[in-house]
Amino acid sequence: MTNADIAAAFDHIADLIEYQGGNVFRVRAYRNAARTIGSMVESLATVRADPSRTLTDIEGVGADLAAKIGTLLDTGRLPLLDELQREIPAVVFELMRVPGLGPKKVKALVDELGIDSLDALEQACRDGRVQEVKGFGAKTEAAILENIGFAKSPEHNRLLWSEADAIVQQLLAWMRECPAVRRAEGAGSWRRGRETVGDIDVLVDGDDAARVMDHLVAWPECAGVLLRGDTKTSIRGPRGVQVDLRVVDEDSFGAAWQYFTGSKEHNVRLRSRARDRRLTINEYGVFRLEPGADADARPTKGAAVAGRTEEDVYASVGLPWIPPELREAGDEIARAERGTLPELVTLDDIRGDLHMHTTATDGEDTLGGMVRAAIDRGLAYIAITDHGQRVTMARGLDRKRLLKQWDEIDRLNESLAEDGRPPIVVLKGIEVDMLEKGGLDLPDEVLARADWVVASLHYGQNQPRERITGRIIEAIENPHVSVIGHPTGRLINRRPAYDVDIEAVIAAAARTGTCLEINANPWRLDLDDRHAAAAKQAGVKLVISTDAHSTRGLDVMRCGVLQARRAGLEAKDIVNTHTLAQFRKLTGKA
Ligand code: DGT
Ligand code: CA
Ligand code: CA
Ligand code: ZN
Repeated sequence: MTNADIAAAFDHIADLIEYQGGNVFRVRAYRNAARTIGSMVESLATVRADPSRTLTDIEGVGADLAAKIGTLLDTGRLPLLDELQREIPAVVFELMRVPGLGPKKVKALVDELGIDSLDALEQACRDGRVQEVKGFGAKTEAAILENIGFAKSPEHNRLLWSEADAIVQQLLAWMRECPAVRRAEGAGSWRRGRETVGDIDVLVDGDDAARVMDHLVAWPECAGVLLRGDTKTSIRGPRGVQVDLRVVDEDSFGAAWQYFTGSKEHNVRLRSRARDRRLTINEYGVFRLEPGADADARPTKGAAVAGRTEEDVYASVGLPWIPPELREAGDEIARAERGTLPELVTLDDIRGDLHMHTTATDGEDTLGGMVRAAIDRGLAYIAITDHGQRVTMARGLDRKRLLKQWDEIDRLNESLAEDGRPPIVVLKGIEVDMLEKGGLDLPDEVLARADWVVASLHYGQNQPRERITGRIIEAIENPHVSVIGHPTGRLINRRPAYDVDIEAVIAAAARTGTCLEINANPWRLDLDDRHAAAAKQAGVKLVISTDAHSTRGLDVMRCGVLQARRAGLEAKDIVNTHTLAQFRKLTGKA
């Protein structure tokens, strides 16, 4: 079981206890643990195996949860979860996948209307029966109807990239332990850094394919074999994901890696380019087409002109190697041809992180803890951006508490600078909320004293397009606002974006020099790649931020960087790749 599996199991338990109307503190304990575990980089199995540590060192994990983690790691099951699942009708799980339908609402629907499937719920919405249930209204009913479509779509039933990545890393480590494996690499949408991944594709270079397949099937995470062939085996992995593993020859490894990385559209274009040169590309290599030969016939192995490396494959059709994140058949082949591929931003380029929370609002770690964690990660500057007062659920900061936090930051910076050059500079920030009626939740006179102001829209997300767009543009035009946080509000697989004219937002940001955020949280990745590319095109400065709510939350930066790479962004396009001095000049802030 991966951390993601265990986090999902705990989240699930929290939902089920909530559905049964159980103790809220118990629900919260499971949710907190799920959040912590879900963002841990190190595997729980590793922590448990280390004799010098215990699972209870993990924040939010007490003796009881540590024992449950142990049971999950040992058996892949949990009696409590099995029991809850037996007690609760299966339809509950299906209904809870509809964005906006939490355990309590689902319970009302099941109890009051006897809903027993998504289809039945859809029909009940159409009949106007849902709005009659206590706690629901016509608006909620309409929203549910819209969101059923969202929940039903296969597009929203894929793993997040970060979840897939945890599985890929674990699998590659396992496969590399096999003596018959010379090399193992991930391919497919995982390698292209898509925000979600359908199935996992892995490639192995080895002579003894049967031994490689035996090793795969013996993977402790293998939950079943779907297909076993001579060169390809498909298994069911953690979280029910399908894993396709192929064994290829050393001489074909580059060709196969290229082929199975995709995307399909990219490969189609590459093949047509090859045909123009009397070549044919397949997963075995690049081959010369003999005069009069059928382009679809598989040429003999001896005739390969390339195949060992991806670089060779691209070179054979007159192109430089193209980074996987760009292989979506946009303009990457034309740019490769012209020699104008972007030099994509990397995690190493990132110097600052400009969106994070502390225990002052809904973060799990203190100001001091976040700063230490940021120093450990080699950051040169960070902005502390706790919530403004509108976010009452998170005990948002009013003017008085905010000014007090800023005093604390001043003192912290002084003490960091005591022995000469400080290891990090902490900027005084705030995440203000765009109010439903317009305006922000803290006065300009306070914002004027901030180093960095993130403005986000958390409430009134169901307002019509003009209202939402108007609120965001108003914030953009406020001279104290530095950046718009998670500009579309979407949560991958959970909630569609609010209705916003993103082009108008981009144009306003370009006009005013306000930055737009690429929120690196793997559920958000907001702006997405297309919008981020459009923003760059329009001359908007972009910021990649973690929106960390714990020290471990700082580690999602790589997900944001990946999204930026898919958008074709270079270090110079990202404000927080610059040194603090450059950043100050660029933003006219801080
Ligand atoms: P996914 O799994 O839905 O997230 O997306 P991919 O891109 O990983 O797609 P997948 O797993 O079906 O195939 C991996 C790559 O292998 C794909 O991007 C291109 C290549 N590939 C697979 N099947 C075919 C095919 O029938 N024709 C072509 N041209 N390429 C294929
Ligand atoms: Ca795939
Ligand atoms: Ca596949
Ligand atoms: Zn935030």
